[in-house]
Amino acid sequence: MYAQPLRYVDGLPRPPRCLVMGVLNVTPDSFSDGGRYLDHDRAVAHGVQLAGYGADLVDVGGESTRPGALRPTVDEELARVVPVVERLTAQGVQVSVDTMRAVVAEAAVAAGAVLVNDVSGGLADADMFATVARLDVPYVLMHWRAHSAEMVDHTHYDDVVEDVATELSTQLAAAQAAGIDRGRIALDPGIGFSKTADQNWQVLAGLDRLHALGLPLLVATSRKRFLGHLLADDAGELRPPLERDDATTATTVLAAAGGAWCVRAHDARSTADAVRVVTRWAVAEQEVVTRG
Ligand code: PMM
Repeated sequence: MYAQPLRYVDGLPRPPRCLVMGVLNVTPDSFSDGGRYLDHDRAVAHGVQLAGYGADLVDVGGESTRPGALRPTVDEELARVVPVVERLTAQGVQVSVDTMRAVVAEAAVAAGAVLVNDVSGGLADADMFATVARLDVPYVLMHWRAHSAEMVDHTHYDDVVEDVATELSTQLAAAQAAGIDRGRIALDPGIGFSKTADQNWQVLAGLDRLHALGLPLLVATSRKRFLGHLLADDAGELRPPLERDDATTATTVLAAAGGAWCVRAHDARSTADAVRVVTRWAVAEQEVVTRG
């Protein structure tokens, strides 16, 4: 049925392979699945399907973060997220909450969410770190510079990989100072957030530098615009989001083989399959080494 119950090691869920986080956006306007799962019955059915396909966590979000998006009110976000988290949890699905707001994180955890995924890395809400520290749940801290409406104006870096590492380190120190246990934190370079297509590729190519920060890494490339650019047709027309899954799988393989702790994706089946291939390949490599 669903993926195995999560095994926790040192405060974070860690199966003996890269985790798969399935995307469930309960929003009218997300770039790929916006509007599809605003209806709660459809959202819950899709969440159950993602788990059935092998997502270890279903990531429920009520705010679109696509460039230019406007924010929902707190009440709108709560009304989108909390009932879906509650119903998925009741069905045995393990849920994370994708939110930048402390009150939404708190309500979602009360409804059963086991992890807080904060794309703002604590920058959007001054109460987030203290709330996560009190809730004592795993926390994904992502590299972020500005809300979606302005993020395209914040793409200046001297060296994108170094600057992302430095900015993540700053937020990590603040999170720990606010009482979040370091063992509960995973980092995320924020692919597509305040980054041009070229900068996203540089960050992916520089993941080793981010691994050197010493914490598990979440890598989320799924259907993002930089893949649309890569796969654009001869007229320069971007490949549409729903036709970017094969390229997403390729990035998943590379990220997982490079040691990512978790990959976040819309198509949970191809992603879970890709992770299994990477894991089996690594096991075979070990067998060859042991035999040799
Ligand atoms: N990207 C989106 C949403 N949530 N969470 C994490 N941790 N990392 C990401 O890169 C990320 C995220 C972008 O929107 P989507 O839900 O449509 O993929």
